[in-house]
Amino acid sequence: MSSSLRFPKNFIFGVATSAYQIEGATSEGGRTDSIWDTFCRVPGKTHSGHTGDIACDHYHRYAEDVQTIADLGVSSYRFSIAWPRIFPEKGKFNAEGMDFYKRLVDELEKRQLKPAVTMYHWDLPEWLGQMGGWLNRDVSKYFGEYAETLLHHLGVQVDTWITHNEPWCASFLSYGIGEHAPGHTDWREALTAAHHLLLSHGEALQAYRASGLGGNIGITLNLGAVYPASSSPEDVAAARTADGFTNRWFLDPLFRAQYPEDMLEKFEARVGRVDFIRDGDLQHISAPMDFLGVNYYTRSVVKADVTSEFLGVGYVPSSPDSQTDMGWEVHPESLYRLLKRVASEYTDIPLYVTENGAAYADVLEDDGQIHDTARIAYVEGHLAAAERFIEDGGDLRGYYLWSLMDNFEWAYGYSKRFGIVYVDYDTQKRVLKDSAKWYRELATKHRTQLV
Ligand code: IFM
Repeated sequence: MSSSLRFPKNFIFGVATSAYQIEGATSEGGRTDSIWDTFCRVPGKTHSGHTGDIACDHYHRYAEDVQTIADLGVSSYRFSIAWPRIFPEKGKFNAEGMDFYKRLVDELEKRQLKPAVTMYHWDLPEWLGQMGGWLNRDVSKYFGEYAETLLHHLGVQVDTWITHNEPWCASFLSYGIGEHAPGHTDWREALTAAHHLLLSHGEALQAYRASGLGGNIGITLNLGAVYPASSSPEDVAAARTADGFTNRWFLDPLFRAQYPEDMLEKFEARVGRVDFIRDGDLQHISAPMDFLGVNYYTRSVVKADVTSEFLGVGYVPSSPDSQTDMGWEVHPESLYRLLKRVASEYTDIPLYVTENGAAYADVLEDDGQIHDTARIAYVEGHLAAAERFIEDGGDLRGYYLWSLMDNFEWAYGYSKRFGIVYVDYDTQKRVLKDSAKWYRELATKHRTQLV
């Protein structure tokens, strides 16, 4: 069970979650609907009509959950704040909502657990959804005010802030592909939303610098490693395009103050002039950050496919033998390559793996245990890739396992289990899976030996 992995002294082992996926209590404490509450009520949008109404009931069980995190021996917990708890209506601050997060942060502090807080993990207040959501440029201003409020109330206790989680999902998957709330299928909208999300990141960054707080602020991107299926010029070009809309569309504005030319051309040919990008926006978006969060799960292999609506990119399915329960190929080597690429092509600021983990169809055995050996192998393989990146001189400061516990996996509802802690949704009982015990051993060894 033990592992030979070794990380630098200050390396952070953590676990991650997000508000809508675990909290439940969607109409308690003054919270109003988010766009995800609305989306879940639309028949057919989530697996078996699952919603986040109860989720893991973390809103009521947060103290027990923080104890579980402490018992895992990790040093940090990444969670997100539900915007509609803080601003349930336009212009109305909800002290009760903020109080929940203060209590959570206090619990973490008592146990010497470092909070890493994501400001936005997709649960946009429905009242902003009604105003057009991320298609409305003003939403980035509202986000700036929301960020300012969070910093005012929690900024002293929290020194690691993540403005957005995976803006690709909040734009392309939500407004272009339609799999996530609000479920639109319009590529012009996807690009507009992506731009406004980035703009709002700039607003939050500005609020952070103006606050005079001395911690760290960054953004988390879901980046992928893209490989051409063959060396044919067509497949190589398809891989470049896929890399363009997955990775470069976000990395380039953040680190180079420009959108990639080749992608601009392709997108404009499809959706018309991207006139929602205004003068000065890119300077705002590219203001220096303190770190970059990288979420990595899988790689993609692509080929040219003229019939594909993804700008002619066809995705080649991987072998079922090497897939997780999401159908995602397990490919740790790509994490190493991805980190190397970000560091060599984009930035020398510190990196964090802010999410990595795997869904498997876990079974609670008769002995009351969950023997999730595949998940242990997944995590160990990816940590080995992270270790190699550091040994090569890479500045990777931490690894957050997704996820602390099984939770609401968006359109897949509760049908996919990513947790290292099993959740029995009938009783809300939490059971440590074998992977949790393995991670506990690793994190504890790391903390006590500090090598
Ligand atoms: O559950 C999600 C999370 O909310 C964002 N990153 C990917 C995870 C697994 O799909």
